[in-house]
Amino acid sequence: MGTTKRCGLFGGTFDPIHCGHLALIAALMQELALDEVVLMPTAQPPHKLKNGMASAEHRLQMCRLAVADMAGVRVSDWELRQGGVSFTADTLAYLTAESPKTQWYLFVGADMFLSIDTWFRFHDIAAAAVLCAVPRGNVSAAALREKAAALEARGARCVVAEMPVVDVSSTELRERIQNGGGADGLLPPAVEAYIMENRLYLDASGAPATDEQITAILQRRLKPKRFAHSLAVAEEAVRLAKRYGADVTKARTAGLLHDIMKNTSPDDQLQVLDNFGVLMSEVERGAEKLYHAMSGAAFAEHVLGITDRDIVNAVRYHTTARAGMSLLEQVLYLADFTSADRDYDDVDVMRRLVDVSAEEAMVYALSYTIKDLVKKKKPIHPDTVAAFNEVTMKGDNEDGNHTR
Ligand code: DGI
Ligand code: FE
Ligand code: FE
Repeated sequence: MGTTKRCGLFGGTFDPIHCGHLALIAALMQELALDEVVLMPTAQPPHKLKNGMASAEHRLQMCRLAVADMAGVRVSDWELRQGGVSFTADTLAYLTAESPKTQWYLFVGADMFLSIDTWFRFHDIAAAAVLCAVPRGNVSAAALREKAAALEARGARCVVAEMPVVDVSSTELRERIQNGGGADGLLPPAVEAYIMENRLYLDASGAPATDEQITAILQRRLKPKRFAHSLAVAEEAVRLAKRYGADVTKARTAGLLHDIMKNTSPDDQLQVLDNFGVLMSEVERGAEKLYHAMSGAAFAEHVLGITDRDIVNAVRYHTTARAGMSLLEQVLYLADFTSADRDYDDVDVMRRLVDVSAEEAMVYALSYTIKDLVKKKKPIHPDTVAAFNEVTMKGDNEDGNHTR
């Protein structure tokens, strides 16, 4: 008789699989001297399906990517192929039939372990596998050992793993991604890239983010000063919208959103632009300061589900401006100059001008920006030039003196 193979079975939704799962696998493989671990993504019971969950195919693919270079770990799609939710007893029966000379170790999360004797056909499960309790922060090792003793008294074989608790939550990771945050090293890089490429967990098909949700996201993404600036611009945009007769609600949202990507690294912004298929001109690629308007607009549209074109465009053109700006676009552009937190040299002139008219303020703001860029020997975006030409030519015509 050859020696018996020792195999772990790790089932879960893995939505998504993360570094906590991988650390658990590595620790248990060593602690229990396992030859192999089978990762078994489980089908989702229909009543548990929530918005924004990844499909079985995506979850399976992420598992495969995550363990691609972990020796001795394989992913099985058996449960996903069964149609409907599988019982652990059936899965173990299948695995036992597939490789008879194997001692199976069933990984069971701490909370589940406490009620495992209520699982369907518990006696079959206990006969087929050693039950391996995986500790978690909220359940004490003592409680697990007490439960293990009770189960053993009924003929089950149990191990309470000694591995350190790795508390990473898939739910929290999904929320972070939904909010446009990074995974902070909690996802294997290949899995993170897969999530981005496939736009998982973004759920932009749902209702657009509310101002309250946007504010919460801003607070997480922005440094305190930039967050305060965003609130101040929203307030100023509301004031100007009332004055000029633009949509006040849209002005507030646009003001909140406009700098949402301002504290995101240029590389991450390029990643966002790439993910959402935004093409960039040479001037745009060369000026990192311009990224945040483009990536912010893409983020607002695709991640936050902002469907209003005028709001998205206001964010998109808030830095460069452009010819043919809508009233809302002008409101945001100007509010960014005159918000309460601004204190550049001619801020008083600008504040006076926005109260005179949007046109006069646009002429001044664009001149100021262009002069500033020339002084700093920085390239001027063609949209800025076009905006400047438009507002100054209008002035020429109205003036009468310069018309030929
Ligand atoms: O994001 P904020 O600081 O609130 O303001 P903003 O979005 O207007 O960004 C201002 C920066 O962008 C400032 O450093 C100048 C730069 N900028 C504005 N227009 C252009 C520009 N940079 C280049 N290269 N070309 C432009 O046309
Ligand atoms: Fe900005
Ligand atoms: Fe700004």
